[in-house]
Amino acid sequence: MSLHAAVDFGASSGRVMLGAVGPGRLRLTEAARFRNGAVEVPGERGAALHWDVLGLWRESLAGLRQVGALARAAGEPVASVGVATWAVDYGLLAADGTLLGAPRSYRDARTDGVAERVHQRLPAVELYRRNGLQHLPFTTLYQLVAEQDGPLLAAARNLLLVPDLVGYWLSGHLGAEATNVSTTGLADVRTGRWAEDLVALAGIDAGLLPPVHDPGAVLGGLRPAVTASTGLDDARLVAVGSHDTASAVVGVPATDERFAYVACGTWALVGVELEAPVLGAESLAAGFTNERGVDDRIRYLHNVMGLWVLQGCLADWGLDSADLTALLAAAAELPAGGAVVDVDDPAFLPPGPMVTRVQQACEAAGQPVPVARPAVVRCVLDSLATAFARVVEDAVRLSGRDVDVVHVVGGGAQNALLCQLTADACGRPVLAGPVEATALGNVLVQARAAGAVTGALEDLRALVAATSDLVRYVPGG
Ligand code: LFR
Repeated sequence: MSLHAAVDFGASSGRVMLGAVGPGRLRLTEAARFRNGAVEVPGERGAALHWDVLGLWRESLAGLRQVGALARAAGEPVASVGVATWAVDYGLLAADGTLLGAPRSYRDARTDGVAERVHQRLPAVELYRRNGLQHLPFTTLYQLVAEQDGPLLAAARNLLLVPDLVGYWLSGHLGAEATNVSTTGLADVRTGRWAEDLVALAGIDAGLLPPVHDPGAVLGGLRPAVTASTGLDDARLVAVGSHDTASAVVGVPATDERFAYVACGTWALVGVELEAPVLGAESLAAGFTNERGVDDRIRYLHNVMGLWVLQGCLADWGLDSADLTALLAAAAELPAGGAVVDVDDPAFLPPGPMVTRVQQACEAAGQPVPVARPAVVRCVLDSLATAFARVVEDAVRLSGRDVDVVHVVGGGAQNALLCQLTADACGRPVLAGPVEATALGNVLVQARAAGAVTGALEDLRALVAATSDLVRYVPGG
């Protein structure tokens, strides 16, 4: 068995896991779990949304300390640490490594209207052919154009994506991991490396961008201060699919290539895995991205708004996820065929009054307006399932990849009603689980780098399938 630590930040929660991996064996033990969320800070130009990366760093260290304690109890050293987080956001470092301000959240309003300005300089279809990305207003390229209105770029010497920033604090290594680089809009979709013309389009100095490395690269030992505080004496930092979705797709327990996935957390990333990108105008119009996966696979997917909408409704009601069970049971009793809204509407993107937005969207679409809480929840879940089904159909049509099964991984796999509605809407069976696909994908790529497991993604996935409890939902079941 070899032991590996996975640091995994999602937009609404973070965790540190200890993974034990060997031939035919894969087990995760949770060392720490903590809340996350963007912090709104008032300012002269209106409110700004930042990530509390210092708090996340503190929680990571505490989690790694716990990993160290668990490993000592097991009598085995921790071989490596890997970090994955949400994509696109970054920190800027001064020449001496000082972090210049708390990174902005991708939900910050500073990118409003920026993409449209950029597309006047390079039409959207041409940009798509270069970077392969669906239109998301918060892609790093657009954030960097907005960044030029602020003071930080002038002092910056390095730009680090969030997982690479955590990696830098852990090890001192300055680099950019390829799966996450592919989400910035600054990379060539064919090579996965920084593209000079796209960097120029963002208006930044190419020298800010560190060298790109692939998942599996061994980045070096931990800083002495980190070793001292965590007790991870022998661990090295190993690059994983640092974009959480890339790691989650590694952790999909597929048994052949005829599968679609719904990596369902704050976002729901819905798509298929391909060998080559799809870059036509039709694919752009359907909102498909070609993000880079581990082993240079293409994650051909679309961002569906995800559990963010449900979380927002719960927050409006002063409830949290512990209150969800009863609401879901009541929502499941409601008849099918109720209100469905377009959860892709950008109105749902920023933080704000989510119940009102759902109700307004129903009204605007001429649908019955849900008032009682279970009806609102049912509307959100029906809308998500409808969107998942549409995206799966589009992915099949545009990529030519046939799909026999839809894998739901991540937190959404725990939501039985959502999984059943997804199976119904897709007309295909849903296999739900594992919930911790991202952490599993993270530790598996580390374990492969250490030689504890071997093979292609298919072999790693077979190990996930053999060691996870999965729940099957059939259409109409
Ligand atoms: C999911 C995710 C998505 C990305 C969004 C913003 O956590 O990483 O893949 O589009 O967050 O970074």
